[in-house]
Amino acid sequence: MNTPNSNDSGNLKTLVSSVVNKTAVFDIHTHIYDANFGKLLLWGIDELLTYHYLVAEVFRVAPITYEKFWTMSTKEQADYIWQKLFLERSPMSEACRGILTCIHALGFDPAERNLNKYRAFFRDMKVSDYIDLVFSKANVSRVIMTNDPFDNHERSKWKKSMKRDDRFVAALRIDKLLVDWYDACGTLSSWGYEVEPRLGNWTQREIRRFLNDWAKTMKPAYMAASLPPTFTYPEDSACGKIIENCILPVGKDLNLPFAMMIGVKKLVNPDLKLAGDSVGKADISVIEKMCSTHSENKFLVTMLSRENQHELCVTARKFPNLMIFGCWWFLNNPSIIREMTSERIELLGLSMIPQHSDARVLDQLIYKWKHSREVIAEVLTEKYTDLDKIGWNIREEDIKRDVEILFGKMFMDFTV
Ligand code: RAT
Ligand code: ZN
Repeated sequence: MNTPNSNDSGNLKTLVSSVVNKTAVFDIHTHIYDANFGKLLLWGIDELLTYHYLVAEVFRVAPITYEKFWTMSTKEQADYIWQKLFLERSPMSEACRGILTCIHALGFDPAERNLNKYRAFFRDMKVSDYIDLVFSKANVSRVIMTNDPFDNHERSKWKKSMKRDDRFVAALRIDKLLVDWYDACGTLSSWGYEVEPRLGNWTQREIRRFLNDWAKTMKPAYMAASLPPTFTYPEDSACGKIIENCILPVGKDLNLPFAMMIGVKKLVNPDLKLAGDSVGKADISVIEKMCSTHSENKFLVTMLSRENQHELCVTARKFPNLMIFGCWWFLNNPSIIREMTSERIELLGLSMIPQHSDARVLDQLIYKWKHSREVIAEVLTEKYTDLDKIGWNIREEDIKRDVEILFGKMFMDFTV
């Protein structure tokens, strides 16, 4: 057994990094799909380069109209982003750096700066082989997808009996029900559910039937929605009624956590399309109320505003039915991951889920996990060093056990 001692901080650092790198992760929120979903699974260099994080960045430096950019093909957009963000200036942002991490991990020399060479590699690749390669490079064992029954393409896939890849677990995404009930009502009715906009008892029963039907079809790990900073609960609104009388009862019956991703201001700049969303600070008392009035429900929560993070940790100390997860979206940067992971460990120990990738492109699993692992290992080393200084004997098996808790066991234990 390798037991580092207090005189050997270098050893401890190396050991922690090695355990963090070798422990496979269960990634609990992504937007990637099992290959059986066909075109929904995005992968390859052009998809990487046109990731919405980079689209937002290119408009800051490029003399191009939105209209012109959006009429370009994906390949043309990728060329443009490569030119502006990688060749005309150093690719320092986290999203740019991520592409270089992927290129490097796939065995290319980033110094060559040769986009066509990378493209040729992907042209010859079979998607099933590439999934295996990425999962192995990223050391990810399973991922949770984002599955929207209101998306016609996705819906048609679920309606057929398709083969499934067990590494891709479903999550039932219900944003449409909560943020656009009147439209969702028309759609549910066209699918044979007896619903009316007024949301009477019968309609609520039918929404529960809809949720149960999809839970049966998808076997999701949780139900999820991304919500605005103004989200409130309880509330006399369509959203409030659906949460209270449909989502929470079904969640309790089926033991399905309700995952809330709170703090998105949708389309503050609609011209940017998917890249046009922003952030706002939300009201933590909403989570307190939900957790305290529904102690038999489980809540997975991540918040987008940095300003919400400390109070979210404190709230998790008060409610065991609240599990906080991930450094979401604008928070998924090394400086903020470092701060949030330290804060969470100091307030909650290992009873939290430090990260999810939110990968939209398969290859992103590689960089998002590589970058996060580096920071998580640094924070853990610091915390073990503090324990070591007081004489707590840090054993390799303890480190392995702890990292397994953080990278999957916490989620599994919370959801059983
Ligand atoms: O992180 C993202 O890519 C966002 O665009 C959203 O997908 C967000 O994570 C969400 O799940 O709504
Ligand atoms: Zn997401």
